[in-house]
Amino acid sequence: MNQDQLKQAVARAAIDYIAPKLEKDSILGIGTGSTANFFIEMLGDLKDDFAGAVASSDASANKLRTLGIEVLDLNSVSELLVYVDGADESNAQLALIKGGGAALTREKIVAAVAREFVCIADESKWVKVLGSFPLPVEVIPMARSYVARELVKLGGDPVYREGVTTDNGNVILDVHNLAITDPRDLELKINQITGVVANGLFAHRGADVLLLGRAGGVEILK
Ligand code: ABF
Repeated sequence: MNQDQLKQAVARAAIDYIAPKLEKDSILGIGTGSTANFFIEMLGDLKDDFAGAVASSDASANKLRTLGIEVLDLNSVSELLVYVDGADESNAQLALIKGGGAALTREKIVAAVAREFVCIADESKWVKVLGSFPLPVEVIPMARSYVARELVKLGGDPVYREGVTTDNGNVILDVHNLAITDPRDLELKINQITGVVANGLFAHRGADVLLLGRAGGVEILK
């Protein structure tokens, strides 16, 4: 199976996982990226089984609307049944690096509201130690240089993602060369830097379930 087929397989597994949980008034959290896109396409078939969705990006919101799925403002929703999204890396504790698509802050907010976070990923995302994928940090534009200097003190090599503005009007620093052995600690330390909006470590609120696409089939990790 190639990588796209693995992504399709985990998207299908996510549909099978959530379908029995859906109720007519359920609201779902929907993520961003190529794996999430496969999931969104398949979700169209279930659109009469739930009430609507909150999306972690404008791009996903548009795709959902095209399928006839109602997209709601998170402020009008008190709880999301489930949040389904991809990741850039996962470790065995289901702590994640996310934000390669620059949607990390909205993804973190949607994850915070969701009762259950189902992460969908192909096996290329599975790692022993997080950090080979550069850690995205969303930063208020005027704080960019200051935050970069503070990230160097934490042992990383931040690189400004040129030409990218987030849906929230901010910039991204990608932090290279981190071996993240204590993701919960690093997540807090980066959040303490003034000017940081959010960082791509999902350790304090990691995934509850990882559907991992391997050549031999989809593994369910909890
Ligand atoms: C989002 O999409 C991000 O958090 C992550 O950066 C990315 C994964 O993309 P893909 O599924 O295309 O690999 O979930």
